[in-house]
Amino acid sequence: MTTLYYALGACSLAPHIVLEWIGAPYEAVKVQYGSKELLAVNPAGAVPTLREDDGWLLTQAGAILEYLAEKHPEAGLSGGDTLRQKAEAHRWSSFFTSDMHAAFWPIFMPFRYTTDSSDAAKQEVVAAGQKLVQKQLGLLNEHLEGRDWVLGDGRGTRSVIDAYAFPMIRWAMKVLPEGIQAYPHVQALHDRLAADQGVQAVLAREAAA
Ligand SMILES: N[C@@H](CCC(=O)N[C@@H](CS)C(=O)NCC(=O)O)C(=O)O
Repeated sequence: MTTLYYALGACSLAPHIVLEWIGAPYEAVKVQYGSKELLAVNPAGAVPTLREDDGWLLTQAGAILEYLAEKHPEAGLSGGDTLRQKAEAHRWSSFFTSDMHAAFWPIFMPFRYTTDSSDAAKQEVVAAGQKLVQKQLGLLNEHLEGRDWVLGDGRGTRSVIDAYAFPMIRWAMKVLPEGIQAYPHVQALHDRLAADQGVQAVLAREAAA
């Protein structure tokens, strides 16, 4: 059985949702950052990490999401098979990994971004991170105008990339002083995902574990 190592409130929520959408049997194992259990499967001590029955391990959220979409074409979560559809999926996966996710790091772990241990210095780093998150939300919001989902034109269909967006939108709602009210299309994507039964099942399971 496929095993997902996840942490509460982390980006691992994305592959967890995707596994639920796919509907094949899987196991979700809750871990603590840097724990022995997690380090044994991922030397970075980070989530998500995926393990297959034969011991094969895969890290990096973007790679895991693409792998799951390709492994289960019947779930229709890849965003399409044409050259350009695949390129768009890579584009948005890279956006969430490198631009959006990275923008939160100074907010979550300001001590990694300054050698000044004062509270004032850390607050500066957090404020810089918040600005960066707002920039990325603005780009996503613009893209989502007239779209229900990140990939595809117009109404389209959901993909692994929407699951990738979900934890980050939730973080933004928590860490931005004014939330995401300035980004109505991002809010709409959030609401569409939050209303999904699979998403709700995963949120409840992660909170209860
Ligand atoms: N580039 C990695 C980053 C993974 C990552 O940093 N995950 C966070 C949770 S959202 C984590 O495990 N942080 C623990 C740490 O950095 O010590 C990916 O996209 O999977």
